[in-house]
Amino acid sequence: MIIKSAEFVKSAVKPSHYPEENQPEIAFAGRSNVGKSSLINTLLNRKNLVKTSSTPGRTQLINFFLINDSLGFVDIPGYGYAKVPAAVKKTWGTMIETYIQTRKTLKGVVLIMDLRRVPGPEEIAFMDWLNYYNIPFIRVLTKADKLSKTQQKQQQMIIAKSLSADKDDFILFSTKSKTGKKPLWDAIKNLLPKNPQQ
Ligand SMILES: Nc1nc2c(ncn2[C@@H]2O[C@H](COP(=O)(O)OP(=O)(O)O)[C@@H](O)[C@H]2O)c(=O)[nH]1
Ligand SMILES: [Mg+2]
Repeated sequence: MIIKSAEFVKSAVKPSHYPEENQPEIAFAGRSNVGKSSLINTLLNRKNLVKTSSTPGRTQLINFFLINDSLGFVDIPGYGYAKVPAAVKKTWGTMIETYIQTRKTLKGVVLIMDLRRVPGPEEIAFMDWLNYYNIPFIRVLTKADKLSKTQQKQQQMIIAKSLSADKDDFILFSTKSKTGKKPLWDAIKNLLPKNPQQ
């Protein structure tokens, strides 16, 4: 994918604040600090279009970006941050479920998980949600550079098993080595409507 332009559009909490539904959209989700912002920046060849942070749980807004004037990228705030009070968790859940449920241009979700961690109830609940609303999703295991090749394979097997999935259902990714960048773009393109001009 050649990135001609990538710009921040706006932040939103509720549908009346979302940008208009003018193009297909892909959303990115994952636990706080999993590397979601870094992954989006890597896909877009940008250093800091999406702000990365070493303090987890900061972003509590849905951030909309526009790529090449024809594709939307949406950064969904991270879940599972332990220190967030129950009331905030509830608001978060409502905000995300509303987005998933109402956004007509949402073509799929990239669900980002840490290769070093077995997915927990939050990930499983999120996938159940997506299945319930018939939203296709791509499973990515990031921070692959933190493990040796042997460990990567082992972890991929363990994670696949824990989700009753196949090891090939996951894309290994690293913002450091750029592993997985092309396979992830290919998977994203597969979710987008075919454009005869491209
Ligand atoms: N080694 C390594 N570190 C990463 C990778 N992706 C993200 N990080 C680091 O993980 C931290 C959280 O990243 P960020 O993108 O802000 O996570 P977010 O909260 O999910 O958006 C930052 O310190 C990043 O530099 C990766 O693939 N490899
Ligand atoms: Mg982030």
